[in-house]
Formats: sequence, structure tokens, C-alpha cells
Amino acid sequence: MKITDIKIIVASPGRNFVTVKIYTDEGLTGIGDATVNGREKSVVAYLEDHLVPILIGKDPMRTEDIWQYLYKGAYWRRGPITMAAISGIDMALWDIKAKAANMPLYQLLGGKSRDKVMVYKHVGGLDISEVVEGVVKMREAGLDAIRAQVSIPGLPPIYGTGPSLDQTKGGMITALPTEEVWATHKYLPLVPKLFEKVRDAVGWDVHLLHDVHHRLTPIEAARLGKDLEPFRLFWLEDAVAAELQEGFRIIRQHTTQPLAVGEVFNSIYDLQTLITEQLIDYIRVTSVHAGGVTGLKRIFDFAAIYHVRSACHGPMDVSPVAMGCNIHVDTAINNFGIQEFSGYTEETYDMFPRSWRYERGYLHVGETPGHGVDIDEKVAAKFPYSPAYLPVARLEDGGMTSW
Ligand code: GCO
Ligand code: MG
Repeated sequence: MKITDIKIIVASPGRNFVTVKIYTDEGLTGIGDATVNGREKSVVAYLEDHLVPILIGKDPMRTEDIWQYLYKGAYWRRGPITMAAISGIDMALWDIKAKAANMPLYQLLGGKSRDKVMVYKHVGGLDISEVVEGVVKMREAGLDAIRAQVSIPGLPPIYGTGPSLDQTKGGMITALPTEEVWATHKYLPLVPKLFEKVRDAVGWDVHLLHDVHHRLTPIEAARLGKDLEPFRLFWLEDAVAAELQEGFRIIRQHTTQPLAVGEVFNSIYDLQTLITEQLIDYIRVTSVHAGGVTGLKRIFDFAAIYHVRSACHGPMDVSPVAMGCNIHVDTAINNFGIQEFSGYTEETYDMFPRSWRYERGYLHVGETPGHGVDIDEKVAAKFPYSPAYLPVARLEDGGMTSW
């Protein structure tokens, strides 16, 4: 089999998505997700200018060799743009391979290790009572795992809380970046109060999660972890910016609160220390940013040796194609932890016909050959690219900070 053509489709059915479509001389096609939220066009250029020309004529069945060819062959290794481009190609190649085998992708990854995939969804609010109300509703909707975020009183709503939380309505994604305000000393005492009220309302059978979004220092995160211990959270996510993996040693010394990190990582080398030293409990890499099916499976197998579980990043900017690949990997591996799932706009669902399905807190893998997600190009053509940025964050004195 030979690759005859590769098309890059950019569309914005609520969010911008970059989709790779690979054609072969045997008529089989495959698709992959290559979206980097807020930097979409740089991946399009990387693919169209640099990867498409060198892949035409190659054998699409050689998924490992093509992955290495693009990774090692670039000389400039890793990085979000390179790895999203490789991810999009890799997903499309696995799609073709599984279609050629006439099997759902999970069969090629070892077969089913579970029947369904537990997900968590997000609840936010401008104050604690609004969040509690949202968590109760989410529980009634069947969720066994819920992420709770609250705005800081006296400050404007921040990303992940308040009205912006509904990612299906666009979240805080705007044509130019909005500037948010952050104050750690106001946030730290608030979060334990939130979880005390949430536990009072929904009890102890439900998994509760919280995303710090990289906003603390290690010792501040350690304090928060200790203060949250009575409420037994499933995890504390992205407590610090994780470029310095060793920072997690400080958090780990002080608290038994389980820790999750990794949504911005794109290679196994970004998480080597975190995993080998068992500084975290869940690794949040996802197929679209960590090297496709090949990259994700390799990282999760590595994590398994160190008792670290999977927790694929799955917000609305991870397209239904990457979500489909995640679900196949989640279903196949032994060390599955949880899958994030925000849901999508109706337009997005129309654009990506798929065999996976969501039902009351769980995702179910599809049985169609390939990864089971397709793209309807007529629908895609109705939603052209529209510039969109994530917010940035400043301290109350105007200084830039992590968010
Ligand atoms: C999460 C996140 C996301 C990211 C977003 C960036 O845990 O789902 O932190 O909301 O901020 O995906 O593009
Ligand atoms: Mg996060």
C-alpha cells in the first residue's frame, strides 16, 4: 500500500480543529487530529509545507517507522507543533491499518481490558453555592467523577469557572486573548471550603477533582494538598507549572493528595522524572499532543511500570478524532485511570460522524474498523477557521503569571 495524497482540513464548528486526511492507492483513507488550541495554523504550515511532501509514496502500514522518521528525521525534536503534526499523521495511519485489518483499533493494541471508560466532566460557578448546585446536577446526570472549580470572590471570573466554563459555548476563547486576574492568597483558603460544601452535598461515593491550572509554586501546592486531604480528592491537577519536574518532589514530601499533570507535555522526556520517581499518580498526555496512538501507548506502558495511571486530556479542543483514539487506548491498556470528557457542540458532532458513544458518565468504544471517527467535509466547509485565543493571566499588580 502507498500514501497517494494528504489533505489538511481546518474548520471551526465552535472551536478550530485541524484534521489530517490520508489517502492510499488501495482506496483506504484515515483521519487524525492535529489541533493546537490558539496556534492552529502553525501546525497546518508544518504539515503542508514539511510533512506532506515527504510522506507521499510511503507505505502507510509502517506506523512505527514513519513515527521515527518524522521524529528523529526532523533533527528539531519534540515541541507542541512538531508533535501535534506527527500525532495527526500517526492517528490517520493507525486508522488505515485497523481498517485494512478489518478490526476496531483497540484489537491491534491488545484487545479490550475493560468494557467502558470512566469520564469526568467539569462544574464551575461564580460562588460556592453555584458550584455545589452544579455538582449535584452532574451527579444526577450519572457522573461518578466531577471536577469542581470556583471563581475568587472580588475578582472577575477566571478560566475554568463561572459562565466561561461551558466549553460547548466557546469558553473563554476569544478573537484576541482576554486578560484575567490571579491572586494566590485569595484562592488558597477558598478551595478547601468549596470541597467541604461539595462533600456535604454529594457524599463520599463520587470522585472529586480540581484543576489548579499551573498557578501555584510547589510549596503553595503542598499547602493546598494538605488542606484538601480531609476531602479525599481523586486528584489535584497541574498544581504547578511542570517545566521543572523536580518541583513535584516538594509537593510529594508534604501531602498524600494524589497528583495529576501532563496536558501540555508532548514527549516521554517531559515526564521521565515525574514517573520514574513516582512523583505523580496520573499522567494527562493525550493522543493529539503526545505523538498519536504510538506516542500515547508508549508513554502509558512506561507509566504502568511505575504505578502511574492514564488520564487523557479531553477538553473540547481535543477533537472527536483524538477522543476516539484516546478511547481505544483507554479500553486496551491495563493502567487506565480516567478520561476527561467535556462534550462538543452539535455542529462538531455533525462534522465528525463516529462510532464511540457517551452514556451517563462513561464512554464506550466503537466496533467499526479503524478508530471509528470520520469527517464530513461538507459540514466542515460550512465552518471556516476563525481566529481564537486562550486567555492570559496577570497578578493584581499587573505582572504576568502562569495560568
Ligand atoms: C483541562 C484544561 C483545558 C485546557 C485547554 C487548553 O484540564 O481540560 O486545563 O481546559 O486549558 O485544553 O487548550
Ligand atoms: Mg487542566
